[in-house]
Amino acid sequence: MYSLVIGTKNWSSWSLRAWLALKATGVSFEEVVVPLRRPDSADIIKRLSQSARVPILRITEAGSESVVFDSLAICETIAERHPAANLWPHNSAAKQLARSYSAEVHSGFLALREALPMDIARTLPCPNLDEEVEQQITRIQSAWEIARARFGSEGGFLFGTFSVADCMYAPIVSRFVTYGIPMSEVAQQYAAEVMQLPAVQAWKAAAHQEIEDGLPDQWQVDMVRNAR
Ligand SMILES: N[C@@H](CCC(=O)N[C@@H](CS)C(=O)NCC(=O)O)C(=O)O
Repeated sequence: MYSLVIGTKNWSSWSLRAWLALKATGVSFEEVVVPLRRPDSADIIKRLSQSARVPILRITEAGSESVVFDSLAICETIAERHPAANLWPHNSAAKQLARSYSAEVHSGFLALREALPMDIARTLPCPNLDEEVEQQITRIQSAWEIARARFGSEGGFLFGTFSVADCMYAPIVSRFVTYGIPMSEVAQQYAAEVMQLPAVQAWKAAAHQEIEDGLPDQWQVDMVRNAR
């Protein structure tokens, strides 16, 4: 049995990645949402994982529990345990590139992540972006175009059918949509494919609900940050 601990859906880009991979398997799982940007968020998460970060996957089997943390490790674990979900492409060149793309998102694009935080339920004005962020936006779209041209013939995702690379890129797609980032035609088509995915729609609807229920205002968020 799986239990996935995630953060506030509107903001938690790393959680969305692991959640999409688990959803793609079709297995049922328990979902535990830890509200982020609150005074007790860090303490709650620390009690659940040595990484002190969400997402966290708890696997209970034959009476014992194991814990997997970090989005990419969770996606790898899910892909390995559910081969029928085809979360990595079968073609070895495609698989190598999908792995490289997933690792690149996981370890990179920090400037973009900081300048354009995920806020999936909203559309927001685009802040002024520096050259580093612009370069990362260009690199991301070029990566999408390369994958689509080389391996995308069997569907609308980066490697045709849905893969871990799409899980890793979904929050970047959502940022481009939220902040109205100009996209090439190929990037626009790919972004539409990701945003139309029923699982992404369901996540976005839940994020809307979080806003209706009252996410903390920015001043409250800043107070929490300053208090740390
Ligand atoms: N490298 C980690 C990053 C995870 C991460 O930074 N998660 C954020 C939420 S998106 C978190 O847990 N923050 C802790 C907090 O806000 O107290 C991963 O890929 O899972």
